[in-house]
Amino acid sequence: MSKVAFITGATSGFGRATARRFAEAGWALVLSGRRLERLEELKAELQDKVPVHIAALDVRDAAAVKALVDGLQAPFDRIDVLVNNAGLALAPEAAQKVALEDWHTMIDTNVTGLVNVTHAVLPKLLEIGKGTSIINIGSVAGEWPYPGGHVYGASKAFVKQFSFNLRCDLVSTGVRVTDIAPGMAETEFTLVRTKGNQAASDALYGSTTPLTAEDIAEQIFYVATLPDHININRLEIMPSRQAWSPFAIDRD
Ligand code: NDP
Ligand code: 8X3
Repeated sequence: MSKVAFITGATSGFGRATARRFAEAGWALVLSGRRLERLEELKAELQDKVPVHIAALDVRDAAAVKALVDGLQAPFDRIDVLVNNAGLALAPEAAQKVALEDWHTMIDTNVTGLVNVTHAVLPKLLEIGKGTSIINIGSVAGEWPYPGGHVYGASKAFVKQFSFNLRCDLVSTGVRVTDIAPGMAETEFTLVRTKGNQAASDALYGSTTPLTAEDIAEQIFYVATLPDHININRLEIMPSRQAWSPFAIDRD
């Protein structure tokens, strides 16, 4: 029987690359995201290799999340790995310039959406127990502050602490939990953050060597396929050409 990976945000970036990586290894896939057309394309690409179930889903809608998970039929009704990947940053400007709506969207997606999916999928993981995993996609922004990080970084700090606290409660269940915290990776992330500014995205990722979606997918697959007795608590990954800056100092 194929193992099953449930991946949110599979229409782009890390989620789509992760779907491809698990398909390569023969895993059945439950793939979701809001853009159905993208999901249909991915299903068409992968369905000759593995069983694929797609569902247009907004993770902010708790009832829709629960209905999707509860309605899964064989072979998708067992879930071995949950990849809580759907997420976004908005408003790279300073906090004092940001619309409240953008803060709410980040919290609703990265925090509320992630707990909606976790709560709905957890019973399925517990049915299998040993060797199953929740892999939450955090960020270096959840650990390290930077200008314009405001609610995005705070939402990823939530992801980190939620992951650690889940570990405490799940320690005797066999369900593993990992916070994977990438640094700069070239996906649609910056296009979304800047509301469609392709030049800003190109400038950020240009003249350096960012991580790729495939780099992160490989780490997700690695974590998910470690022997049952190993739990990676947090995996923080940066491009070799990215590091921290000095403290900012306001001077007269
Ligand atoms: P992309 O923008 O390429 O992908 C984001 C994915 O999230 C899309 O599939 C999108 O699908 C989905 N998504 C967004 N909002 C929702 C929603 N409300 N409901 C369901 N799905 C949603 O970016 P990345 O692949 O880079 O981002 C994936 C994760 O990685 C995010 O959590 C991000 O914060 C995190 N991350 C990214 C880094 C980077 O540098 N790229 C670094 C560290 C972390 P759709 O629009 O179709 O709904
Ligand atoms: C995305 C990486 O550095 O833009 O989480 O916060 S960063």
